[in-house]
Amino acid sequence: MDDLLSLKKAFLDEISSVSDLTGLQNIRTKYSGKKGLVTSKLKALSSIPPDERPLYGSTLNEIKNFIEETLKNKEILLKENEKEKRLQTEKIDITLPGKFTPFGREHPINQVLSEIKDIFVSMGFSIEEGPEVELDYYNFEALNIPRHHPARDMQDTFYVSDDVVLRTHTSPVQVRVMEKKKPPLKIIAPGKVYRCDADISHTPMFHQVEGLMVDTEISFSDLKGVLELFIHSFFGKNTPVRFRPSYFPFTEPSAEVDIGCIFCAGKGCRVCKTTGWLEVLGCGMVNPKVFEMSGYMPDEYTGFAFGMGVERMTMLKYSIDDIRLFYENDLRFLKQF
Ligand code: 2U9
Repeated sequence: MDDLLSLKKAFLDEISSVSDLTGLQNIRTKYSGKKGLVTSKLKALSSIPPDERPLYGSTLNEIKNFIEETLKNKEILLKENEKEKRLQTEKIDITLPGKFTPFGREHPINQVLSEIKDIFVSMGFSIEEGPEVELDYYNFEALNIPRHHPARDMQDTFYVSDDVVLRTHTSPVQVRVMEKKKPPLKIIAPGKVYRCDADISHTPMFHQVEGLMVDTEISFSDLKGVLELFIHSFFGKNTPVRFRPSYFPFTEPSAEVDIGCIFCAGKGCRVCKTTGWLEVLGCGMVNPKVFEMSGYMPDEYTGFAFGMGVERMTMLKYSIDDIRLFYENDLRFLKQF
């Protein structure tokens, strides 16, 4: 029995001085492990004289339970202590600045696109959209651009197949609307268009806003009124405007609209090629042939149409001299808008 009491005493000495979980694990192995002191005493029980064995056995069992219980309690205590120590040393420094998430913003082209749309919506135009991959028929044929017209040149048009193209303008959107709706019509068609061209003032993809107004008595005066109001809203009310005769297959008569050069105030410079004027958009009265093809009676209806490039409008508004800047994703450029 003495050996059991000294075993318990030795265990109590060791457990009272242990201060970490590794030390505790060593004690557990030493006493309760497979080859531990308690286990070997249990195995040696048969060598105890039979008359002493019941008392010896029950005392050993009590000691075994006591050791296991004490080990469990000590483990809880040590874990608590270690957690407490970690909490003391791992304090969060709330005075450190937080992680900075930069704010994005709308691309300048989309900002200007929204501004243009808002001006026309305020004049009662509604917005129409259509496919960017378009039938040759809607992109060219229905707009009085015949097979061998230079505008259909392989150099300008991205062909998907013989009769499918990437739209070169948003005019096909208006043709599709005319097929579905009867006049009066007052619509704009904003969106991406594609032309096989790339230099300081051309990118293979750019944005257009085109417009169409059709009714029984639409005149060139309506065209001038709407476009002058648009230009004065967009560039400022003192901007000089002039209409200059031009040619488009889908309008007759046709005109180009110039504003007084914003770089030299009309005096003449490198940008306006000394003319004092900058071209901003094209327009005209809808060609009766276009009406006919979409099923509108040409002697019943008249209308005007116009088109502008959004990149060009943005470049003029913000004095940007290279269109490629819009598509290089350089934040130093984009941040300025
Ligand atoms: C229909 C009938 C007529 C749309 C028009 C222009 C004039 C024009 C250019 C401006 C610069 C294209 O981006 S740009 O290169 N556009 O000059 N567009 S009239 O005429 C239409 C459209 C639809 C049914």
